[in-house]
Amino acid sequence: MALILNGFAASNYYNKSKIALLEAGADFTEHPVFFKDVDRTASPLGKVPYLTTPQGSISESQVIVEYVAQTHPQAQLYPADPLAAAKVRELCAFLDTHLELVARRLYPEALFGGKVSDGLKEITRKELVANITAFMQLARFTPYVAGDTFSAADTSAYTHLPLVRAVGKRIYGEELLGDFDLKGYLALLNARPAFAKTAADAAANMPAFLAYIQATYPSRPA
Ligand SMILES: N[C@@H](CCC(=O)N[C@@H](CS)C(=O)NCC(=O)O)C(=O)O
Repeated sequence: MALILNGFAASNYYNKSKIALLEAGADFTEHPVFFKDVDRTASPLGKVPYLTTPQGSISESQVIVEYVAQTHPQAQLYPADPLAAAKVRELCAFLDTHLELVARRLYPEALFGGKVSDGLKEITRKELVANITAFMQLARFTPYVAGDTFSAADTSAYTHLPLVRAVGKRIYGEELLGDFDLKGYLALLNARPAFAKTAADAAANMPAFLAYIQATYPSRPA
């Protein structure tokens, strides 16, 4: 049985795992599910993505990436050197935990037409500014986020940085990523078929996702 990636193509976390699977040349199919249809025995918090394997299911995008890396070593999603591999994981952790998860608090207003409080905006801006500064201290972008070689950290950076930037522009009217050339970085990765396919699938899925959000949470967008 092939692997099954569950979730939806407009999700940044889903896409992070999907890019890793595509980069690895993994044998997998996609099972489209929005939140209400998530199998909570596989993803107890009701989040996507989750991966169905012949031996059992796993949730959490980073865990899926690690599974793909371990089962497809030829994909070289992590460097062989232990410290270099740990530096890639450090970047993934910063991107997921200190950038995306913080920016996410503001998605209801930045992306879904809802409202968040001024207090939350103020606290979040301080955290984002500090966390982006810290991340930029670790990131290389020469030209990949971890250095001269493509790695798992690029799957996180590619999927999360545009959202962090969008939050900055839409909530604060600010370029929170400073003079970082996000456009150039995305173009570099879009030259890879795994990224180009994922981006095209995301764009195609976005109208259905927004319609789902409107229908499911009319008064409180997710
Ligand atoms: N830490 C999780 C985050 C996944 C996540 O937040 N996914 C969003 C979609 S982009 C979701 O399922 N949200 C629904 C919810 O939180 O209930 C991961 O890395 O997989």
